[in-house]
Amino acid sequence: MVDKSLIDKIIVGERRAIARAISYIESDNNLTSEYLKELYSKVGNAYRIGITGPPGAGKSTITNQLTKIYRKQNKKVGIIAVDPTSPFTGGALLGDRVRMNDIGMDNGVFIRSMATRGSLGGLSKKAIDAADLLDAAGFDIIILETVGVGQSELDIAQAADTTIVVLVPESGDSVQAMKAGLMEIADLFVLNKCDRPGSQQAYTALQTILMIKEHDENTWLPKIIKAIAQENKGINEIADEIEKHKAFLIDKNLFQLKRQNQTKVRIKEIVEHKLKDELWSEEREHLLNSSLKNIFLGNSSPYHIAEKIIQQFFNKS
Ligand SMILES: Nc1nc2c(ncn2[C@@H]2O[C@H](COP(=O)(O)OP(=O)(O)OP(=O)(O)O)[C@@H](O)[C@H]2O)c(=O)[nH]1
Ligand SMILES: [Mg+2]
Repeated sequence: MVDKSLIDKIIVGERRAIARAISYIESDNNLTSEYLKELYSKVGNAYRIGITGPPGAGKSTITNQLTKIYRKQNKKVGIIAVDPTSPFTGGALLGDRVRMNDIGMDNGVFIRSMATRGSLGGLSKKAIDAADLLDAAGFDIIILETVGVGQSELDIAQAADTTIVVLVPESGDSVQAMKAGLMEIADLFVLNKCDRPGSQQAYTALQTILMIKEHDENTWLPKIIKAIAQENKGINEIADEIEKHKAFLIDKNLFQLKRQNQTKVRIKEIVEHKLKDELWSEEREHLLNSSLKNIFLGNSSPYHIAEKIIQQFFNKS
């Protein structure tokens, strides 16, 4: 049963209510979709920033500093740190809490880490659900931080209006960036830890790669910003570039289009997720198990059995 009072509390931004609802999302609770249905009319006002990059690149430090800028502008900031490598909440992100301590006490900031390893629907579904929730709760800016491992960085781009890829000067990163298709998802590169040796070479290498990218006046060309997040250097430039990207999207009528496309992909994911759940009911698991022996008696095949299961699914529904 949907608790209407919880909905009301979320809409006015009550922290404990938000935290509880995010727990539902995280635990794949069946009520999640019911709550999100109720809240959806309030969703859509927040600006969503995705931050991804290799482990330890400085994503949380940048998030922390950016948040301070937004707080000065009186904007409320919701932060979701997604850890796709951990099945537990908290553990790997303990460090984040420490680094974000100074913003963690601020009532205009909500920080939550989510562990998504092994979860059905993966990172995108849960992170987007949580972002929607914070959006409905009145946060102006939502920052989604995730370690860039495999699919997760592509997922974050699917959830963000502006995607930031953080890299460090250590060799290979720029080449790696190309390989991982980061070029396609980044609206902005941040070369962090520019206090370290090799930063100028890394910058030049990245520039060279970016120059190959085809673009015209209707496509956004990502910039590379040099930063030393730890010393708060380059952060204003990052904030400015996010604003420029946002203005570009709006100016070129791409903002709604981008969100529409993201929503389309999301709906497909939800449909597939739900169908899969319904498909593997106890009854059809049973049908599968009981049909298996026929394969080994030599009078059936995986295709025969698959067709039988699909037929049974459609007949029943
Ligand atoms: N030298 C140097 N260290 C930095 C800089 N920015 C952040 N760090 C340090 O790098 C370490 C990792 O920073 P985080 O912000 O936690 O990096 P992260 O990308 O969020 O890390 P994960 O979430 O674990 O992937 C911390 O010890 C930071 O203090 C910088 O510009 N220069
Ligand atoms: Mg972090």
